[in-house]
Amino acid sequence: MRRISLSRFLIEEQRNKNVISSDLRLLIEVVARACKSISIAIGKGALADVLGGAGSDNVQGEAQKKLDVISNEILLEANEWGGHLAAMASEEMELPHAIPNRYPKGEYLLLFDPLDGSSNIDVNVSVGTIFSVLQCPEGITPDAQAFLQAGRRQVCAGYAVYGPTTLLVLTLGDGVNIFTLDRELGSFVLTQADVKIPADTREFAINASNARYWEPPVKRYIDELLAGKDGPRGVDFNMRWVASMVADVHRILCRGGIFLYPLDSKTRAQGGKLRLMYEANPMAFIIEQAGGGATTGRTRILDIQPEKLHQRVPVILGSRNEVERVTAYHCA
Ligand code: P6P
Repeated sequence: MRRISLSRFLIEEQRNKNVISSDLRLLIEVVARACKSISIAIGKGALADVLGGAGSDNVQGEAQKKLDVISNEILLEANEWGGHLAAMASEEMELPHAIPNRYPKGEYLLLFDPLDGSSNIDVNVSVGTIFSVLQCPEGITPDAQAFLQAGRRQVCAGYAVYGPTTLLVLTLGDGVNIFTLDRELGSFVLTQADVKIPADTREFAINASNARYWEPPVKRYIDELLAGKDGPRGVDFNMRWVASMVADVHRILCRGGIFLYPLDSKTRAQGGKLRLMYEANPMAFIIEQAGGGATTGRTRILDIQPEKLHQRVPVILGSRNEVERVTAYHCA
């Protein structure tokens, strides 16, 4: 496989397939550069006194880590001057971030979870940045309402995973490609092209400590997996739960699996645990582009019409045959 830089990949996507515009190419390059800066900040850890709490809460009422705030600032500062965005929205901010009047505005809306899984950051477990790109409707003021578009309208989605290596996973609606950060060059290099998720799997990811809160279809599904070869599935299964969505989803993208953060009696009042606009939608777009499935258990995630910027949804995604099985149990 040709090991080309992210920049060359994007130029070829624009030139050969007309898949992206110059402004979208610039947007992706800027986000990728911001993810490099976040990777560097994370890599310093205790040496740069960036671990631990920031002493503030985010709009979700969650205690912010210093690196949540730092990552958010890096993404805001990187993206506000380029002229490619109409506005930005972040898990860490209640309202969208308007582009300052001193800069030109563009046609795209950028949404991000700047540091997903940050509860893991102080114990040196992989975390990530998740981002989603929508087009701002013509002639619309880029307020919160402009962002409330179904996930199938995304023009681009991706994540960076800050693990043993820093990776950028990207879809432009034309398949999924993985880039590895070459720290000597300082650029992302294409290392896996057109990734496809196996339709079947023997591995599942769920926070099993919530078992007593699960709805019957999820309880049935997980019990069948736990019964292994002695149960109705006839084979044994393995479980993984990193508690960083980016890390769990990346494993599934690379070797198959099913990820579940289902609706349960603990999260029912808020609609689920994970956020639709900058966690579920970008991940669902990537997983579907790699041939997998992504539902709430009852509906395709990318078809959900958002009502609130920070709304939460149940998430079941990964190997298509397993997602279809769990979804069928919900409809039984
Ligand atoms: P729990 C991280 O806070 C996150 O938003 C996702 O990255 C992760 O999958 C989930 O929450 C973990 O939730 O309840 O297992 O801590």
